[in-house]
Amino acid sequence: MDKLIKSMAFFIGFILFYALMSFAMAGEWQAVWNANSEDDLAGYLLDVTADGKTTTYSVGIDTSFAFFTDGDSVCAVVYAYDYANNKSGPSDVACAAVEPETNRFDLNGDGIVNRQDYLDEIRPRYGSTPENESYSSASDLNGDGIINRGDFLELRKHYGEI
Ligand SMILES: [Ca+2]
Ligand SMILES: [Ca+2]
Repeated sequence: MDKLIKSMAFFIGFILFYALMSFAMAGEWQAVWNANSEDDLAGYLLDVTADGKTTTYSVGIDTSFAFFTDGDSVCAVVYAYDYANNKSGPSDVACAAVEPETNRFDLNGDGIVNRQDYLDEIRPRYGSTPENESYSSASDLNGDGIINRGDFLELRKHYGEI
């Protein structure tokens, strides 16, 4: 019994430090963690929480694991286990968020910069300044404090961008 407790404590110490990183593209994430150096290490379990759903992955003895999720944030906890199936305590929880790439010229957020952005977000605000309710700093593309033709011209340079 003493031996088992000591073994588990050891596991915890070795897996406390790890980091979660993201690859920016396409919802692919990679969790990485420090290796456990015990002789009887049999593998790691990774609990991944994304979109409010937790999935447990058995990742073998690798110290990284890549997975896909559509969620915009993800958290992970890693455990180690030995050949006697003793599971360690959890590591710290590591979380990361996807910073979506947004084009600031896509004013209406439909994924493309085109005339519709002008019609939806600039024309209705034409002539407005920060004192007006219709003013929006996002639509003041050239930042001169008034929404007018200058912002339209700025927008037009970016037509076709996504
Ligand atoms: Ca748009
Ligand atoms: Ca302006």
